[in-house]
Amino acid sequence: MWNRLKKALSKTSQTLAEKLPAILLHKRLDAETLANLEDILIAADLGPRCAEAILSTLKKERFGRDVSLNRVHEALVATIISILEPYVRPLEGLAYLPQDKPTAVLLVGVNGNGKTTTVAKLAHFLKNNNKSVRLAACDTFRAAAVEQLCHWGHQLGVPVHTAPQGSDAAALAYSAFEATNPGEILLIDTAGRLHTRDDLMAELEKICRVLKKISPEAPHEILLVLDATTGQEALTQASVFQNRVGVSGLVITKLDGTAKGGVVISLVQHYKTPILAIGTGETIDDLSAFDAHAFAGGLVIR
Ligand SMILES: Nc1nc2c(ncn2[C@@H]2O[C@H](COP(=O)(O)OP(=O)(O)O)[C@@H](O)[C@H]2O)c(=O)[nH]1
Ligand SMILES: [Mg+2]
Repeated sequence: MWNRLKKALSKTSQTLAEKLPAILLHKRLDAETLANLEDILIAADLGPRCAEAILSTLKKERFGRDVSLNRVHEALVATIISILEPYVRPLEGLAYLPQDKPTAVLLVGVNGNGKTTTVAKLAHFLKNNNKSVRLAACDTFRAAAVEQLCHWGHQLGVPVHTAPQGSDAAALAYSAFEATNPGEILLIDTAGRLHTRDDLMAELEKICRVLKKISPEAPHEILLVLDATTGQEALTQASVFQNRVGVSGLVITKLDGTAKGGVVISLVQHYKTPILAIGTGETIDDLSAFDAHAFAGGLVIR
């Protein structure tokens, strides 16, 4: 897993690794070096607050004195870990949801972010942890979305609840949850709603309302799937979903395809929402539990 994460973060870490040595040519930690360092950290989407924390650590310690690349690396890793650690939520926790009642996990997010793929990855993960899983294809907007989920369900040997294209997504979620047995987890895929479309957001709220008719605590989790390649746009999306439906955890996908891996840090700092997992590729195995030490180590290679 460690190697996979390192590989997935390599586009971001390479950018940092290539640029950092150049700014330390003077060796001395002066204002110009600090400003250049800040630019690099911002360009990697680490966010202004994280950049500031790193700069202030270094400044306090070494301003006007020599600083080694190694020390910059250490400050980076330590600051990133301290920011992320409070927001790590063990993915394994999902497998310990109540045994005596059915559980509903709703996946939300903008079209193309990786919801359907993440549903499949989570189903695979839960099955491997001896959980019984079923899926609800509540992206009733597009026939292809239902087919995509059925394909995964078939491959995983997991039942998939479907309804004809254009049907009421909330009604499907309701009937799928009604069929969910105690101890079983229902993963609900939803349509890719543009966070700017009010009617689609209202539909998500309706899904939550009807689930509550079966169990007042449902949905037990609302996982927001965000695409790391969108960088700062992911922050905007997080804010809209947080305000409209509430989010209990984040899954950040496509960390393998981006030099914007630092966005994970900005997200955590802004929304203080725990990260459950990260997507590192397109197969069902490409889901990693989120680990602050592994992430910081993968981002800052020496
Ligand atoms: N490289 C990479 N591709 C991913 C990842 N997660 C999803 N994808 C791809 O992103 C595209 C959109 O995914 P999909 O699950 O259909 O998104 P949805 O519209 O939110 O349901 C598909 O081509 C997926 O294979 C990931 O972690 N890494
Ligand atoms: Mg989908």
